[in-house]
Amino acid sequence: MRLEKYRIDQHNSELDDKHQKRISFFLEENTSAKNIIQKLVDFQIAIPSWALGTGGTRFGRFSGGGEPRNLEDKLMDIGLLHQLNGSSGAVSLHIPWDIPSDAEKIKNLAGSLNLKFDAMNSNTFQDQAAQEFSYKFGSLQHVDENVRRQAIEHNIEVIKHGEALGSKSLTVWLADGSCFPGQLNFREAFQRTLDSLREIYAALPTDWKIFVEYKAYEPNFYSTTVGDWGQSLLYATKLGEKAFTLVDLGHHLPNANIEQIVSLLLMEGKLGGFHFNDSKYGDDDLTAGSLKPYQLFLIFNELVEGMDARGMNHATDLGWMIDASHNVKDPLEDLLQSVEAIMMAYAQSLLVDRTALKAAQQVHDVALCQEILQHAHRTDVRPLVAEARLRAGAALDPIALFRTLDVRKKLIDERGLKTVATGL
Ligand SMILES: [Mn+2]
Repeated sequence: MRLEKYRIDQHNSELDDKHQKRISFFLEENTSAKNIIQKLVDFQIAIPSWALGTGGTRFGRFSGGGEPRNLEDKLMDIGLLHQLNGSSGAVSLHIPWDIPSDAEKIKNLAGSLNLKFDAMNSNTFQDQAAQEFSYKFGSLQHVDENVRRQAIEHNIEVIKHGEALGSKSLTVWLADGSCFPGQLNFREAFQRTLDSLREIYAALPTDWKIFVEYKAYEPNFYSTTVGDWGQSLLYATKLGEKAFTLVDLGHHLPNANIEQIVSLLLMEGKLGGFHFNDSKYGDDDLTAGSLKPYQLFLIFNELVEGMDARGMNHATDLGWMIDASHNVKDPLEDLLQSVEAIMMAYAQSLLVDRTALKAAQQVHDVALCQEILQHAHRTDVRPLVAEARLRAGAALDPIALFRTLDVRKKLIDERGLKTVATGL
């Protein structure tokens, strides 16, 4: 479904008085804020096609109804999010879950919804019905050349689907690894994986990037063949200039200093993109910013500092994507919350007084360094993010409008209560 423009306008005019008071106060208090609004308008976060339905755990799945039945429905849902918040103008597709039956038609539909195609994702962590060889013991690392060949060809096929849609990057996340000591020769597994990745890399179009995503554990529990940022960086460095590391916030061991990892990857020109989510214990795939908003801010603080140091465009030079799962919330409301949290962390990091921070660092004024960062983080930037939405033609309060218009009920009426979206 699409929202009629007048619904958004009506919602905004109802909230306008209150918003104008808040934003004028904000602009008075923060002289640098004017420049930030345009950066927020430009900043887009890709929605993963696999997160539009209810997520499951290994114990079960409780569908909420009205889930997208096909790729067209998924794009419509993302189009709806983008109408509501003006910041979800991209989609990250997963193959084979989202193979377009007619690429031109899908591309046109996305265009009509103002959506771009961000990174394509391959899948060699599951066996598909028609597949000849099993990935039970890995894909690109597998000891059997036939399995590796099949996985390489799958990735090349994903690139071709992406080319037809106008995507410019491929994310490779491997479940490869081992569950028990002795199961795998680490060095040989790494080498085989590298050789396989080299073949995929050779098939990349000239203007494409490949992102190598790492993950500390799960589904393998003893070793992972791309287990951390060091291993990912090794692959990316050996592959060449089109290869980068992708950071998924949930893929670290507990208490890892992700902001430092991000800073160094940026310094080396090897940070490619992001998968946002939040977690309490492991790869929980919870709503971004729902548990550790300060960490999210500290990560953005390094991103902004590092990107500015390299003269990078915040909006376009890295892949910004959500990778989350929603077991108990409406997926669309959850995604609106994630995008809001990401925009807030970004806005706060743009407020950091970098000149003052640099000066405080030079004289070891540790307390002042903390004050400067926390001042930015403790600033209520919600009026600023809302103003960016307003200027983008979106809603001042996306979730309130989603609820007022009974969007989920309408989706259930249109699609049925028992639909199940492909995904995790
Ligand atoms: Mn991920």
